[in-house]
Amino acid sequence: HEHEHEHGTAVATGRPEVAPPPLYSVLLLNDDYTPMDFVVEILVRFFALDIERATQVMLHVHTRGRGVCGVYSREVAESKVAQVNECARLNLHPLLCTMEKA
Ligand code: TYC
Repeated sequence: HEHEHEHGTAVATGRPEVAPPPLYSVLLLNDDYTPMDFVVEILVRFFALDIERATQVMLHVHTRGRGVCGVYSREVAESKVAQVNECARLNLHPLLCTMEKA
């Protein structure tokens, strides 16, 4: 549908239009048992947040039930989810990480 000028890219480049890849939000879910400092460590290690921003996200999840850690391509989001859930399991915490289309 290049002639429909959707997105503008095809018009700008003269190449056939390509849909932009969907983005995914990576989410942490609250639970009653995972220590707050462990959640902050997860956010610092896997989502490159400083301790202040990681603490804000952790407290948002704690009070609201879920929260966004970051927004990524499907492949990167799947990798973050797998790494977080493995780290939680290895440390015997029930913390759950998931993803949804942004
Ligand atoms: N609710 C947990 C507690 O009170 C803390 C917590 C925050 C757990 C965020 C999970 O994704 C989470 N220790």
